[in-house]
Amino acid sequence: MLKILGKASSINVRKVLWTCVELNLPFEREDWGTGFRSTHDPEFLALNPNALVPVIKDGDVAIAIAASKKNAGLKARRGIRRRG
Ligand SMILES: N[C@@H](CCC(=O)N[C@@H](CS)C(=O)NCC(=O)O)C(=O)O
Repeated sequence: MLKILGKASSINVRKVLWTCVELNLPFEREDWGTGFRSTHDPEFLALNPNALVPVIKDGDVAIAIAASKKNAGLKARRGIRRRG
C-alpha cells in the first residue's frame, strides 16, 4: 500500500490524496510538516533532502513530488508558455 507523508492541510499533499482517491489507490498517510513531525528529521531527509512534503512511499521506493513541475507540464501541453 502507498504511504503518503505530509499533513492534509498542505495543498501539495492534497493533490496527491485527491489523485489517489480518483484512481482508487489505497493509501495510508502520516502527518509530517509544520505543526507535525519535522521534515528536517533525519528520517524524513533520507527520503527527501529538500525537506518538503509530500513524499510517496511504495515499499522501499520513495518519491518526492514536485507539483509545480507537474503544473508546468500541464501548461506546456496546453500551449501556455512560461515567463522569463
Ligand atoms: N516542489 C514541491 C513543494 C512542496 C511544498 O512546498 N511543500 C510545503 C507544504 S505545501 C512544505 O513541505 N513545507 C514545509 C513544511 O510544511 O514543513 C511541490 O511543488 O509540490
